[in-house]
Amino acid sequence: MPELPPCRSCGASELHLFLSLGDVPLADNLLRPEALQELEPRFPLDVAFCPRCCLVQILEEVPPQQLFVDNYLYFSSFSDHLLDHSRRHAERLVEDRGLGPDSLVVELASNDGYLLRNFRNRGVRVLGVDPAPAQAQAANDAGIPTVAEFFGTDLAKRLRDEHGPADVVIANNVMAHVPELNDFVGGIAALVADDALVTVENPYVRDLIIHGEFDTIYHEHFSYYSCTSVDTLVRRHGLYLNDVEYFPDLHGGTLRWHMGRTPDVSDTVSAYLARERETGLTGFGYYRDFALTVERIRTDLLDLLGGLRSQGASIAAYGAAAKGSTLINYVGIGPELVDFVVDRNTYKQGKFMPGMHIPIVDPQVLLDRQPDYCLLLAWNFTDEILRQQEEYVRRGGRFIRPVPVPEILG
Ligand code: JHZ
Repeated sequence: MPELPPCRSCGASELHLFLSLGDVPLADNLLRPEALQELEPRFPLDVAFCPRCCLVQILEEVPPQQLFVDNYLYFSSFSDHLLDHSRRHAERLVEDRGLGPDSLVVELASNDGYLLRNFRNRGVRVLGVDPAPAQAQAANDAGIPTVAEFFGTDLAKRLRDEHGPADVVIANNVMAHVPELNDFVGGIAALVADDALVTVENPYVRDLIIHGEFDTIYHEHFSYYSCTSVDTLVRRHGLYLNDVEYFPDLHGGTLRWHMGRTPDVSDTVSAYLARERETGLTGFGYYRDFALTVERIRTDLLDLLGGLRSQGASIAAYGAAAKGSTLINYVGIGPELVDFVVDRNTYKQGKFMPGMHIPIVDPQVLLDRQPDYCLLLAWNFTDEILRQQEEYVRRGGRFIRPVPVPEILG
């Protein structure tokens, strides 16, 4: 067994490996038709736990340039649920903190401006940071000033010099995406005003484990967080985890951490930290058997899909999500089981799923071809997709949810 790397948060050399998903292609490397004959790069996907600071992390470090600049077609604005969630967050911050034209809100991984536009519409000064070129361009075109660079301590200092300290920093679904975690959090600390609020959202590792959400593991996600690991991480940089909110319906269970330069730790935070200790989440035992859960999902899903197929049923899938790529590549779901994947994201349509080469098409095709079953690769948006696809269901189509236990819905 080769030696494992040090923990990307605390640097301890004691990582415990608990899951290997094999050599898989990059989850967002959707293929153009002309690339189907080429050899796709594959990378090991191994997950480990740090007993010192409790951070769950993958071992492989694919260069961020390859992940988020060369191959990144994720546009936040294609989910109504996410847009609603973001708008509510922005409006609450404007009210609670009395934000106005003299305030500065900075969002890290601001994507196409899906969140910042809410602040801008209320007259608040905003600045986005996102290295993904097409998304940053879309934001700039929409009037959201966006710096198309990776965020870290150097950029933070430059932004502070140019724009002044930030009153609010928002970092949603990005702290998982950075290999140089300390440089990133150190950058946040360098950017903020003394009384600033920092809010960070990320899926909760507890939910990943207890709901079998193994497909949310892919190379873009270097880390998987608990309150314990976040608390340790941010304190190292002079920030305090002061409050926490839970959104069970967002990305399979998301936490929003509130941080600041001054300690003002709420009872909610203390309760989360205590519960993580009591339930064992801070120890390796919590993760040890997860590989068995994942293998069971694979077997059950293959049995389900194979059984339906052998009875002559046709099957499609919904959502060319990154998690969908992990799922089909690990489970082994190719075009012999699933005919096509539908996705609203027009940048993804016309391309093919990594590794398994299933074509991605417009959701209208679901009604045009009316497959008997539709596997929800974007199961995190089950309610939204079911509402939107009432006609498919009315005509007899049925959805299949892969996790936590593969099941036919309805
Ligand atoms: P979705 C994303 O992961 C990206 P992914 C990222 N890596 C991250 O960290 C996590 O979220 C948290 C489409 N869709 O969001 C849009 C429809 O077609 O689950 C997307 O392509 N119709 C930053 O890629 C896909 O499904 C719809 O009605 O795993 C969903 O991808 C809706 C709601 C979505 O994430």
